[in-house]
Amino acid sequence: MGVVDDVQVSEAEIAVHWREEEYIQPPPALRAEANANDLAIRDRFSEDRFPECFVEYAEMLTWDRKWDTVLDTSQPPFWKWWVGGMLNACVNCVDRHLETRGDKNAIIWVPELEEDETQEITYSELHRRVNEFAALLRGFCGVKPQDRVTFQLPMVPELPVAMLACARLGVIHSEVFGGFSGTACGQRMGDARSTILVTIDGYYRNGQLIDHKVKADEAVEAARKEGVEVEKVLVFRRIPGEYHSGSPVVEGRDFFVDELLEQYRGQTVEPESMRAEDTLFLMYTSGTTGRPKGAQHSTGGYLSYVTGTSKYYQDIHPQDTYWCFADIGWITGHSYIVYGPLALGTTSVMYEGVPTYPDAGRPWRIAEKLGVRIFHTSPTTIRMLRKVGPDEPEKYDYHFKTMTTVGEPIEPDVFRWYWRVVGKGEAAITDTWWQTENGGFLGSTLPGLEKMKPGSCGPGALGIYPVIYDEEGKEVPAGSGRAGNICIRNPWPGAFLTVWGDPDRYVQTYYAKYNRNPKSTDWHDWPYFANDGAMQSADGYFRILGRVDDVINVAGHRLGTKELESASLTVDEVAEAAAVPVIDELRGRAVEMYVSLKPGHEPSAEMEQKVSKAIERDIGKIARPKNVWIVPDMPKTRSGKIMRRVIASISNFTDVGDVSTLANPEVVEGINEHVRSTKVARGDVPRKLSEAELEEIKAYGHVE
Ligand code: 6R9
Repeated sequence: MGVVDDVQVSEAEIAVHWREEEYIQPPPALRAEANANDLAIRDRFSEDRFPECFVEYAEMLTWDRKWDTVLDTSQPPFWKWWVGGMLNACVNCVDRHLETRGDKNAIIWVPELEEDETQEITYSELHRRVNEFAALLRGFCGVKPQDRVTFQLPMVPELPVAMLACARLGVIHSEVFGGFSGTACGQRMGDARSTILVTIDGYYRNGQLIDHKVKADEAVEAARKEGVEVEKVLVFRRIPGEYHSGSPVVEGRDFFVDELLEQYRGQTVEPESMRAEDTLFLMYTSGTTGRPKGAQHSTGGYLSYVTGTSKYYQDIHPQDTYWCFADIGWITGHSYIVYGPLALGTTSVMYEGVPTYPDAGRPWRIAEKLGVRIFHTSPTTIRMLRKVGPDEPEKYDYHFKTMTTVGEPIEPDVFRWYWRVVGKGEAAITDTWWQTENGGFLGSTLPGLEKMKPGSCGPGALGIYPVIYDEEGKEVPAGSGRAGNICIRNPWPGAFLTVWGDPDRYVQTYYAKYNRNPKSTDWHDWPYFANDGAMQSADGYFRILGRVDDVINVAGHRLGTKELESASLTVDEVAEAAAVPVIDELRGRAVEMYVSLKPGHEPSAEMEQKVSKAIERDIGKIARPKNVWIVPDMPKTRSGKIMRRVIASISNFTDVGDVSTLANPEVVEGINEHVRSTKVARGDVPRKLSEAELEEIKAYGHVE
């Protein structure tokens, strides 16, 4: 990045003028009961104690065999943690709690329909279900350790059961977010060479039982195009015994799990003892080029990291009721609904539906009824709940001790509402910054000990040493008022092993930029480049500004620009397509598409619909563009590259900047006129942008 043909735009040169927010102190009562209750913990994790400081996390787990080496750096940047160690993730999340907490709830599942019964799944019950499903996977599907099994499951208890069953067998699971399209799921199956798909007939959303099995049929088709023949589709039924999908049951391929399970009732499966560096799961995420990347997570490193961070940053105690209101199809759900909380033996709440069904009081009724003490969600959900029910929380008698926000930058104002109204001023908030690739938190405050600053995530998490570099690799000092690229200086146990099937891409995307010597086996020479812009204030707190690559973060979901554009290009009439982010009050960012048509085709509302539908089909509803603009020609550089920052500025009503260096500057005015007048007519004018938002738009697409 840096060079936009003739224009220099460097993240590191951006000065961000933002008001220092006032601190909020953690509640004193929390300090007394918190797992991290003494600031000396920071010394235990000081840089001179690295990597041994993380032994504390590994010791929270039960090992079949202890490790010989804490951190193996012999093949940089492919770091290996706890080498020589053997363990099973399912044993750590289920079996080891049976004796002391077998009758305690592991999962409480809340269905969307309020009149439907909540399911309480004790650790013993979870053990039974996991074993039966593991027996089915092994017996009926013949899976072996490190095979891949793909799920496209919504928020139903069958999802954690299936994950833990795979973990028990040493099978790699790959869950694709239920809201993504079947095509997106099939492409990921192709990439992972996965021949078994686990799905469900339907689930509730906004009070409707929606058809989900149809996506499995699309997935099978898409996988076939990638050269993978799906052998078995295992279909759970949302209401056992009833089938609620219009999709036909394909003989010999589709099977109802509730029927198959009859043969496996009461069976148990010996857990496979896995090497620490074996793969536990894949989680696909969008990045700088077209294809999504399969972030490959380890068994020992990952599990130790999510357990340690759940303990200190979520402040989970076994007796707590903990609710992470996120989707398990997202890394947050893997780490902080399933693996971390269950490894600690707590009760983890899962909710099937949308936050505001049937009304904006729903989350708070759930919190009151279940006695939730820890609440975890995203800025998008918080904004939505504030918008539709700003006074709802006070009507309910619940008391949180800690709350988390994750996934996008949170506006200070929204943060304060979360703290004052949702948290009733009694809870500490952790604003946790991290990514799919990281396994667990990278930046946050310790809830009982460190003050909060709205809009900033805080310092590096325990044992994590972030740094901000400019384009040349020079450190941007704290308090300089300048932004740059946030990197992590050191490896950490939760970091992914590699990009599935593409080790070069792993090195290129995350390490090449700031590597000092490709031959070095010293980790100091390999800072991890997060692809986020950030700045550090004088107090050491980091403020994350957003992505520096071509990724649009919609409601916490990373959507790749190239994926959106490829989907648009599947429409025959479309010649060129460009995706840009627009600031959106609820979802943080929304997508707008610009397309030009092949000769002989005229713009029409129908054509806009076609593009929108193609995106929905290939990626999912979450990616549906707010607007599709059909333009006569795209603004381009002399080398023919689309200038995304120009159209991004137009969509956001900001200054388009210098366009004199474009090959076709004359098109800009026409597009500007059309887009802005249409938006004004639709009442779709964005609010005045903050300094940081302006910079983001100005820097958008700077890789071109
Ligand atoms: C866990 C998760 C990662 C991207 C990341 C950043 C943004 C996440 C944030 C945040 C500001 C926070 N992000 N947490 N930005 N403050 N607390 O979200 O993973 O889906 O991979 O997204 O989300 O831009 O790079 P993932």
